[in-house]
Parts: sequence; C-alpha cells; structure tokens
Amino acid sequence: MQEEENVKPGYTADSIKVLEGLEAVRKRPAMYIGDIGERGLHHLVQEVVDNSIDEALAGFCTNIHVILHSDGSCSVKDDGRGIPTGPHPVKKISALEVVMCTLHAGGKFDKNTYKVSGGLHGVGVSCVNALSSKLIVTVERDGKISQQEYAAGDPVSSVQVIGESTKTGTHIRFWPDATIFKTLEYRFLKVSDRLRELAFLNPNLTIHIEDERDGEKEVFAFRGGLVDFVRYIDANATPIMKPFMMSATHTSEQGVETQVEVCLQYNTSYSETVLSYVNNINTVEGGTHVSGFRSALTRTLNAYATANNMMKKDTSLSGDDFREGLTSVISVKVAEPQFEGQTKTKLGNGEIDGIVRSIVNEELAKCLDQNPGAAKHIIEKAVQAAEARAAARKAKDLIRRKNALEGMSLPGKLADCSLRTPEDTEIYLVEGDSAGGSAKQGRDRRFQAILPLKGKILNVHKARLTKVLENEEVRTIFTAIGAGFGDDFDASKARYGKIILMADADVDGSHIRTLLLTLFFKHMSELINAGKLYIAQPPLYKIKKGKMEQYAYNEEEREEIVARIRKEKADRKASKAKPGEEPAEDPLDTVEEGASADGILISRFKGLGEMNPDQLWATTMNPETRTLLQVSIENAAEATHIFETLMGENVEPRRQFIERNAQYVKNLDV
Ligand code: 0RA
Repeated sequence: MQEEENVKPGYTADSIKVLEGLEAVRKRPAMYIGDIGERGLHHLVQEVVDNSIDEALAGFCTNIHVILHSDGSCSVKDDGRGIPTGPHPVKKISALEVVMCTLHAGGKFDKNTYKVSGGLHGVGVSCVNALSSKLIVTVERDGKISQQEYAAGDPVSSVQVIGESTKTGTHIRFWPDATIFKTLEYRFLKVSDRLRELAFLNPNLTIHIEDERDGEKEVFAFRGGLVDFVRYIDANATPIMKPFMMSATHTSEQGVETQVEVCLQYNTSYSETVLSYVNNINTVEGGTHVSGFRSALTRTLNAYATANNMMKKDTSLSGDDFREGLTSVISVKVAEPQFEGQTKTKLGNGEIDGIVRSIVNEELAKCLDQNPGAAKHIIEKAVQAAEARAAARKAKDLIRRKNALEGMSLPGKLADCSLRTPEDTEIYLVEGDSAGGSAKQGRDRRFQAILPLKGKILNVHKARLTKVLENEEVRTIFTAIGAGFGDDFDASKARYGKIILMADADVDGSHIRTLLLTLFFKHMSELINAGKLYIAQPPLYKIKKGKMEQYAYNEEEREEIVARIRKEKADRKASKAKPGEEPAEDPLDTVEEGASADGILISRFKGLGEMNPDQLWATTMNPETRTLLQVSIENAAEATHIFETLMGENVEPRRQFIERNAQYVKNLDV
C-alpha cells in the first residue's frame, strides 16, 4: 500500500471527507449505480462480484460463491487474497475499513497488481456499503478471520478478530437498503446470466450461484473459455467447422500488456453474431477491438482464398461476405480502457485496432493453414454470400428507386399521425386487420400512427438479407420506420420516438411478437439499445358488476378488484340498512348474465379485436393509463442463445427450452 492518491494525510479532516463521500452516494444513488430500480439493485451484486473478478484477473482467486438469501440479502465469497486488514499507514484505522468506507478506495492501493480492472462498474465496494442497511465483511488472511459490520456505510464496530484460518478470501454479505431501492427482489436469471458470461470469459474461475428462496443452484466452470462460449451461443445452429481459437498478448515498448482472445465459428445460417468484451464488460456498441478484428478477418481470408486459387482472378470478397453465418467472441484486456458512445459501451483506444488486427492476421492464418477443410468451407460460404449480396443489392435498389419514384411514399395501410416531431410520436405495429381498425379509430391521431400487419411475418432468423427485403410485410415495417436497413440503418432517422408492438395475449399473438422481436434484434438492434422499442400490454380480464367495468392486466389484479367490489358492496349494505326504509337500487346489484352468485362477471379477453376502439384506447393506448414494457437487451449473449433456441432450425432444443422455461415463457409458443 504505497500509493496515497486516494488517502490524503490528516486524520480528522479526512474522516470528515470520507463521511461526506458515502453520504453523497446515499443522496444521489443513481449517479453511482445508474438507477434505484431493479437494475440498480442488481448492480450491487455486480459490483461486489467485479471486485472478486479483479482478484481472479490478478491471478489470486479461482472460486466465487454467490448466494441470494431468503431475507433479501446477498453474499459474495471468494478465495482471493482477502482485503488487507492491518492498520492503514496514514489513517491508522484498519485498511479494511478504508476500503469499505472510502469512495473509490477499492483495490487501487496497489495498482501494480491490478493490470486490468472492470472500467464501467468500478464504483467500488464502498458504494454497495453506502446503499446497504447492513453489510458484514469477513476476511480470511494472515492466519486470522477478521470481521466488521456496517449500517448505511458506517462502521458499527471496529474490525474484530473472530477466529483463525489458514485460508484466504473475502466474504461480503449485504442487505440492500429498503429506504433507497424501489424493489428488493433479486432475479435469479438476471444474476446467473451475467455470472455464466463471466465464467466463459474467465476459464480458470468456478462460479457458484445459489438461490436460497427456492433452492435453485448453478455452477459455472468453462475450462474451454471462449470456445465453450461460441459453442453455447451456437448450441442450436449447425456449424460448418470446429471453432478457431486465437489468443496472444501484446506488450508495448513501455511494458503495457494487452491480452487479445478471439474465437470464431461459421454455421449454416445467414446472420452474424459478434459479442465483444473489454475487461469482461460487454461492449454493445463495439469499438476499436471489433474494427481491428473485422479488417483482419477480411484481409486474411481474402489472402488465403487468393493464395489457394479459390476465387476468380481479380475478384475479392468484402467484409460483408464474411459475416454471413459467423459467430464470434472477442475479448480483450486493456490496461486503461476509454469507453465512449451513447451508453459508454464502445472502446475508443485507437491503438487497440492495430494490436487486434495484427494478432488476428497472424493467428487466423495459422488456423487456416492447419485446417484446410474448414478454410474451404468458409471461403465457399463467402463466395455464395457475395452472389446473394449482388442479388440483394438489386432488390434494395428496387426499393430505393420505388421510394424515390413515389416520393418516399409510405405504405398504403399506414395510418400516420399528424405530428412530424419523432420525439413526440409513436407507431403501433398491430397484429390483424380488425385490431388494426379498432386501433385506428381509438388512437389520438395527432401523435399515434398505426400500421396493421396481416398474418405471420417472415422468420428473419432463417432467411438471408435478400429474402428479408423481398418480404412485403417486413419491407412495410422498414419503410414506415424510415431509418433505412442493412448497412444504411440509422436509428436516429426513425420517424417515431416509440415503436410499440401490439399483439394478442394468445399463442398466435406471442408467435408474432417473437417474430417481430427477432426482426428488431437482428436488423434494428440500435433501436432497442436507444430504448425506442416497446410492447403494449392489453388487459387480460374485464370485471363487470352492474354498470361498472374494470380491467385487470394479470390474475393478481383481477383478484384485488373482485375483493374490492365485494368489500364496497358489504360496506354499502351496512351503511344503508336503516330500519323501515326500502333500499334504493344499488348499481352493484344488477346481476349480469353468466355472472357468479354475487353478480360479478369476469370475462377473459381473447384478442385485441374483442375490444371496441374506446376500450382499446382506455386500456392499452392512452399514455395516461396504459402500461408499456420497454424492450431491452440485458445480456446480449443470453439473448442470442435464446433466439437461436427459439428461432433456429432444430426443433428438439426448442421444445426442451420451452419445457424448462415454461414458467417464464408461459405465453410463448414457437
Ligand atoms: C485491496 C487490496 C488488495 C485486495 C483487495 C483490496 C481485495 C478486494 C476485494 C473485494 C472482494 N474481494 C476482494 N479481494 C481482494 C490487495 C491485497 C494484497 O496485496 O495482498
């Protein structure tokens, strides 16, 4: 602990500053962890796990145990070196207390041991402490077991030695503060998806997760690293080769190391999946590591094809030709990553482009030479892609020309809104002509546009871009949104601020929703990342009692409403039961046909078409009263795996997936 940049001398003055620091986190939590909803809550686990991962990256930790406890707390235990517990040279108090109670003190005492560290989260475990009503840290180190407890970031006691141990490690258990978070409920899948991803990216680690609430458990250990990752993503694809694994470490003249790992595989599909990571963070917006990989891929494959006389003379294959059916994972460990872009998930370091490019050029050439069979399949596939692309260009030109001819004409069946400012407007993609009709009548035409879709749209997962663009329904969607397609797609050109998918709550509806989600995920993911894609939530039930009509969006709400009506009725009875007086007619007394004994009629909405325009407006379209689900890609790796399972070629894994996840995808039928 030589560095003092985080801990300035002067005990009294500094301890005041420390207090201020954590107070600031409690005052403005969103500034540190993004938000105070479900995302922020999960960010806390992420932050503690990241610290353990840092220990693993430094080479000292191989096991991490995460437990979601029944009392709402969460614990993370690792077998790293343990947070130092001795007295801090300057502050005199235990270093453990400094780490836990000082903003950004984290693991930065000893910079040299941390070659890399997760850059995006990295707010420090002290933030987790500040936002927990209670936190207990237990450290095994130097033969002792030490422990300290905190409340809202303040120590409740000094560091206590509670026993002896020959092991080392850190165990942090925290209780998220109910006065800060809007929800305290952890979601097993959300935590485990991220832990699985971390286990793929760090092959020496074994990560355990256990949910004490229902006993669910998982152990993630992928000694094959990125090779296992690529196989997982492509679990339901049909590969045309074994994965190519490339890895090397670059050392600069100043001795700064950059570790590059890339794994790729081609399958029989036409779509591309590239997942990229910098220091274990998913770089959704790509960056210099991805561009370096792309240029190396194009260059090396072209060079190989030319050298082996696999192409016509004087032709060359483009980058796009090598993207069809490609699944790849790029993981780099960078000493000082610069994150850019809208969501700070784009790597900006210029030097990484060249580093990745030269490593992939060299390593890929080796893979190709050692696997001539696979190389042949790749080149053949790219040649086919080039031919298809030439055809696609014609189809695209056709649409462009058509658009130009008809003066950028919009689809005939689009009922557009009158406002022209995208940020104020929304478009509903509505399943079926009859629901489309109701929506057109029920909408507020100033800012709501309606595009009715008829029947099932193309499964874009199985089709090549040419086919996608030939599909009338899909083309209509692209045209109405107006942000272009393929390489020319630009989310900022979208004609509407919100794109809302509205489909029935039945089997057909969920099929259409899945097809539409696939289309957006594969071809308009920028719109999802910009938070512009939504799913409308029509009610499931209508509860009728006399002249009163109410809507429920789930079973729980339905029961609440029924209970309330019964109570109101009972109250009314009690208040008006004056002796000798004939009771006035209670609107709640009229008995409906098909109603239960107490006159409450519950009907289940089967489709949007069952609602008249006013009902549709009141329940599903009026911004004042509706609920919209915002679509987000929380975990790109998992999303890809799931889409592959749901939309891919093989039926059996899809059946297995639906069976296993029946509780989560109740309405999903594909
Ligand atoms: C500060 C310094 C050192 C390690 C750590 C913190 C550390 C923090 C966490 C949080 C969770 N698990 C952790 N493991 C370690 C370096 C210690 C040394 O030099 O021995």
